[in-house]
Amino acid sequence: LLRDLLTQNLICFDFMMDTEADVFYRELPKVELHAHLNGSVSFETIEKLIGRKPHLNIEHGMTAIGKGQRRTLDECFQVFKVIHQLVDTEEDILMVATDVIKEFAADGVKYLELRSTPREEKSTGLTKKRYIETVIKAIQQCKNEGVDIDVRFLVAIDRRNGTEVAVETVKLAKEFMRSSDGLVVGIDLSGDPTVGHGKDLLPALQMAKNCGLKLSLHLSEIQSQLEESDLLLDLPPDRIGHGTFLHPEMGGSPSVFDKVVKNNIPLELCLTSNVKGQTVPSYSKHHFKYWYQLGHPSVICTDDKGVFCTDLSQEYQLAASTFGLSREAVWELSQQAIDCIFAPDAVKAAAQTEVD
Ligand code: 6MZ
Repeated sequence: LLRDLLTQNLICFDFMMDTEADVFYRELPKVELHAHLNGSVSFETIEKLIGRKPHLNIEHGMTAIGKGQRRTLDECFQVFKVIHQLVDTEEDILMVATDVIKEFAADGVKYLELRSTPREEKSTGLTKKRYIETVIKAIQQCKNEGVDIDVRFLVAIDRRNGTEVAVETVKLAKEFMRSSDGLVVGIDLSGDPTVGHGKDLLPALQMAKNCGLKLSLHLSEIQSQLEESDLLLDLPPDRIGHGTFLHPEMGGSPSVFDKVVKNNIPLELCLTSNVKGQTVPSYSKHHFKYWYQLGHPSVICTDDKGVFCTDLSQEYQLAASTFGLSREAVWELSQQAIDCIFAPDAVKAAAQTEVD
């Protein structure tokens, strides 16, 4: 079975001894700011979920994109649908969130902002409110167990669901921002970039901003979204997910580029996700290069560590080897990510002291 899984590239580690470089990247204190909960589910947790729901006939090949494999973005979104079938009860969410948090901690992540779209599942009685409560419960449980990581939560709006659901999501997030002891810090706008339009979501996003929720918006993940990005950049968002086509070298217009630079909006950059989802052709052509050269705040993230078979240490290592970053530069890059977190300044200061 193991050989089959390896030859099909379904498990993504090898059995070589850790090199000195692997240890450096794992021990580097890291900040993860762009991680979708259900995209971050590991091979081991998927195994447990499949065990809970054998009748679904879901196999590992349907939930992850292995080493060297590529998919269209559309195929990536099919993968999330399969995972959602496996994660449809409070018990599932609690297990998934707890496992994901512990895995990030084991990878040397000291501060994590998880994001997830609250789902209602009529068949299991799951409500959107219970969904958020359960993620918060997982965060608190990990804290009580002494897991060495500070975790915050962004409530996600799936762009395909339109205005009404977006407004409802912001209202829920607002409630939890007040009642969760600072754990809910913001809103994420994500989902299939080929579906829906940002202009329909603008009122909800404005409402979120007005009540003090931070905004991280997926912008220009595909080329045809420039006009939408131009509009949403006027909010302006507090961070940008991917922003693949915002830089002029990637086809971005002077207008969008100026708005990102003028407002100094940090970018959350996910190398493996973009290469495997084929929105960028190769690691060396990733837009990290342009923004990093410019000295613009650029945060290395995983996006969906389970689906894309990666972790944050690996993403830093890939950025360093692809773009020739020294160890000092890598250290500085991971430290600069602290400036971009959504938690209050006191948390930033504490995170700074931890890595100094
Ligand atoms: C846009 C993405 C994404 O919310 O169920 N998601 N949205 N672009 C991406 N790039 C590959 N990767 C993940 O996690 C899964 C959901 O996150 C969003 C999609 O809406 C996906 O359904 P949650 O925890």
